[in-house]
Amino acid sequence: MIKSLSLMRRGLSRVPMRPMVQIIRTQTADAKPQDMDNRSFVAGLFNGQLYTDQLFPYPDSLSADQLETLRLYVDPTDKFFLEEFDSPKYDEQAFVDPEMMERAKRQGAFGLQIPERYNGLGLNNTQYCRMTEIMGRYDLGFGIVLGAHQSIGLKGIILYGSEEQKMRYLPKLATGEHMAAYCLTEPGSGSDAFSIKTRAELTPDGRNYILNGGKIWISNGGVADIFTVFAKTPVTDSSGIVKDKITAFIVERAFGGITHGQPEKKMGIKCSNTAEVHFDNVKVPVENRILGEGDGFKVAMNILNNGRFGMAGALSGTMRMLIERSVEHARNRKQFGDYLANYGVIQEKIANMTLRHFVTESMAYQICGVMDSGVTDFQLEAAISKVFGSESAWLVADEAIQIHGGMGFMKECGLERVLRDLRIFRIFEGSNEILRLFVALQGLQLAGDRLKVLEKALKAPLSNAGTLLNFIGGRVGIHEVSAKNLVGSRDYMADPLVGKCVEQLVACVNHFGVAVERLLMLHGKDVIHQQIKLRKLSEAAIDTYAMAAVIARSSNAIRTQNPTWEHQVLLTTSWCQEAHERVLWHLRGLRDSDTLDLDQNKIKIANDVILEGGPKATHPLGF
Ligand code: MYA
Repeated sequence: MIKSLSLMRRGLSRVPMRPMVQIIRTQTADAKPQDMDNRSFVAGLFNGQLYTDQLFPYPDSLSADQLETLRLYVDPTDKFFLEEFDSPKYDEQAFVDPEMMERAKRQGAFGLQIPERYNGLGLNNTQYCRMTEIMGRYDLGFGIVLGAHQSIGLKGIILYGSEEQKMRYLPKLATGEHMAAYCLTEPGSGSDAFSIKTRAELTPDGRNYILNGGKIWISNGGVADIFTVFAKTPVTDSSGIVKDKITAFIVERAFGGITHGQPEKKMGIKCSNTAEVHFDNVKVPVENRILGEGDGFKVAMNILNNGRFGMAGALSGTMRMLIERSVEHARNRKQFGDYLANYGVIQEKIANMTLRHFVTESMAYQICGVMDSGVTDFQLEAAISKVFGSESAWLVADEAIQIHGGMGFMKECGLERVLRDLRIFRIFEGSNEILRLFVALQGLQLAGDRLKVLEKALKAPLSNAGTLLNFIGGRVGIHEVSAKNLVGSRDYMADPLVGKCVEQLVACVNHFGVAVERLLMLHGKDVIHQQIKLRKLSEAAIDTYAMAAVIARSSNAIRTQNPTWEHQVLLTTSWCQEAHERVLWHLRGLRDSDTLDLDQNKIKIANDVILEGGPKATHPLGF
């Protein structure tokens, strides 16, 4: 797993500990958006630096016109779901009535982000995020029908398609006349996306590829007309060596040779179609290749990177609904002479649910706002938002059912459908385990790159004095501000009312940077095999980014005198207090000998059980 990460090729040995966190800001009043690139907060974290460019000011990015346009779509869509869309029925029958699909198509729901010149609504990421919230609120299954189509199915054409490909495919995809699907997963290739077996061979005349292979669990697989398919093709590198690499194709069902299986019977998101798709000698014109031969892995990953914020958006819509329903129940249900809403244990649950929702929503709109500003370095934050959103929504749904008691367990209440629908979100679009490793390894790779420069410099310290000084100062030719400058009244600062949270954040960033260097010093390239440590590092990154997102959001709320700013400060201080303690605990767990012994014991337990084929301790009764 994560086999070819470039850390494997590195042998990091001696590196000094860096003393203190650096707060780095390149953005000034006259900075251009591209100056903000490669200033991802999470990427900075791995270098023990606090990049604030993509944090402050919290995006407030829609113009009055864009807000007005959005409202034109939000209100009718809300009404459509409330009054016409029969989710329990579609869940039961495992498909959406065709006339409802047609209604959604006529409203433009299939072309939300397709530019207007190709018949779409041309929504930006922030506007799209708001629309995904509605899907999440009412029907995650239908959200997947729409999401598989536009969040991943046709996204490759928008991101990387040639003008000709866009002209040819986007207009019919925008109106829903054609539906799209994203075909990556195969029987032998789930998380390990690079190991796909589907192949495409160029014909001798160089005009077509012949595509063969089978994909599984394809959302919209049985109903799509246009597929973005990833297949291996032989690619000759600059030294003349031929290797199989992944190439992306736009494949029309109309090309022939495409068949699909029966709709899968699933635990949740039942109204969406999931099916196997087979490609049997499908003739794909070379014009249908997306980018060059061998560029497909990048295309596949970036489609997923670009869509992940939508999941956080959708799931914050789900959580908002679940909190509203729980509050309504708690306000009306009396037990032991009082309403549930007046009991401390219920209040604690409602507060925890609200904190999870606030953080997910803050992450989602931070990421899409940053994306709308033209920044391209957001994949770590996007992965975190998917992990955090999917786990939070699961916890919130579970607590909502708990608050509803026996009623919550009944189908009629409608919450069990939401819980079933939510389960897949921790698995697909990159399982949360894989995404945690991705965040840790990608981050370590960045830190490793920086440390490698240092390692080189240490070999010739005199001629590299400048590099060494820059490293020790924690800066590579960029503007540096002191810690106290992070708190203030300017829009690129945190408000003093959340000053304590900033101190907690800075402490986390500082400890994080030190922990990264220790890990790399201790394990070097073998760090990729330290999965428990990588997971802990990732947990710390997730919580730290969550703190940063809510600090930025509430600071903006204070500055703009948002009517709920006091509540937002309460949420922020509460979240940061708990999260900061968790971060330090996770980081301590990377070096504390008792914890490390415990980790080793767990590996021993697992190995015993794996060898045994189940629990090894004999039954208390002996049989
Ligand atoms: S679709 C199927 C989803 N499948 C996956 O997500 C597969 C998960 N696996 C992976 O992502 C990769 O295989 C991993 C890499 C990460 C494990 N961005 O050596 P490597 C670069 C940019 O680590 P591997 C579905 O579920 C990396 O830097 N670059 O690779 C449907 C390196 O570059 P270089 C990346 O060990 C769901 C190179 O690639 C990324 O093979 C339906 C190799 O890296 C990245 N992310 O493993 C949802 N990753 O060589 C519907 C790697 O230059 C949508 N790299 O160093 C619903 C939307 C919600 C809205 C709806 C409303 C409700």
